[in-house]
Amino acid sequence: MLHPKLQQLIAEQEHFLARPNTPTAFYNGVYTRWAHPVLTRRHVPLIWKYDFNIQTNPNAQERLGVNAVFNSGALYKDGHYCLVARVEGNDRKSFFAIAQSDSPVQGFRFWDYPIALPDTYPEETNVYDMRLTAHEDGWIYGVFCSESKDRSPGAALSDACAAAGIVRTKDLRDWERLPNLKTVSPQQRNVVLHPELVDGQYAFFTRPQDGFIDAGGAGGLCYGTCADITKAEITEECLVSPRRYHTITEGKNGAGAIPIKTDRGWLHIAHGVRNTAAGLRYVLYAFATDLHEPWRIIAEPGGFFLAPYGHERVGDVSNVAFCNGAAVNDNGEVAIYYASADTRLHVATTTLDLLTDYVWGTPPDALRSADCVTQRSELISRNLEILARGNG
Ligand code: M1P
Repeated sequence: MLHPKLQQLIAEQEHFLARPNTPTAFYNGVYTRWAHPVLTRRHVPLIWKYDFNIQTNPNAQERLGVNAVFNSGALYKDGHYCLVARVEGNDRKSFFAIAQSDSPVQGFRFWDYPIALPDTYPEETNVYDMRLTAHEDGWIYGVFCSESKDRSPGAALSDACAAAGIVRTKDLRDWERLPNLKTVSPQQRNVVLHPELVDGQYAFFTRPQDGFIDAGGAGGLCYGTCADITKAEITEECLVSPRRYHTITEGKNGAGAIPIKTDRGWLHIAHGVRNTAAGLRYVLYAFATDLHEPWRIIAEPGGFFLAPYGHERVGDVSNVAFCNGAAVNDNGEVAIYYASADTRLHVATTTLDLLTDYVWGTPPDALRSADCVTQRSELISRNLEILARGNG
């Protein structure tokens, strides 16, 4: 017999999972924000948290709680939207789990079991933020942060090392683990595998780090290649999107979703971080790189593309918008999955056309207040002329 409380929780969760999503009134002409997060801790199957045996759990207590579901890789595959979510237990350890829906904005349900990654790195303590790349070589790759304790002499208890772990699969069920990416940089996080070979090489967007938190000297989001992904090693990284003083990337930045191919170039959705009196603020920004030289930026709108908004601002790590996945369907519709405050996962929907208009049509950051006023005043003058002509 199932505990009556668990019966009630199952019924309540079914009701919650069936809740339709609705577009919000938020408008910027670029994307639609949706009212409800697509994944939260409430989406986690109850069988992951409760012991359903009434003998061993007579009070229907949670045994293995889940704290948050957030930063998710994404893939549109065979008519389904697949998310590889970062699920964080009450014990602070994260793991990966697939949630799937036929809709980009609602109805996501987790598969019965989380992903059991091949446990080939005994020192690995935590894994998170997997990017899913459907590569032209036929594999689906997952690149994620593999975190282990920094055991070097003098390291503090909380000091850690971040590396890029690599797995691959054909079906999102059976995963083969490859060796972690090697680079000249001491640490790496936010590594993204480009979906196509470049000059016959596997190409990665990297984010070299001096330490676990400090992105430091490398200057920003970088790029490097390797010949063999089964023993991936990048010996040279070039700077793609630099951190800049008094911009949204001043503190650090990092690649987000897998680059999206358009006729005009590769679209990138990345994150930028700046420091404030209230702590770090993470926002998303976008840029485009050349189709044949994907490390070369050809369009870069100024400012943020998406920032935490309203209730999105508050959570475990407040003031954070973070994206590591977007899904593009056969009609050029794009679902951008972004997490807020390291707590829950939202979706913003748009199209390739709208993103292209945004990336090529938005002026670059003028970098100085005086130049920003000039930029805005020119826009105002043009608009006033239009209004004066009576076309408003
Ligand atoms: O807490 C905000 C984000 O911090 C990290 O991002 P970055 O490496 O750019 O600092 C990541 O750990 C990410 O998971 C997290 O959302």
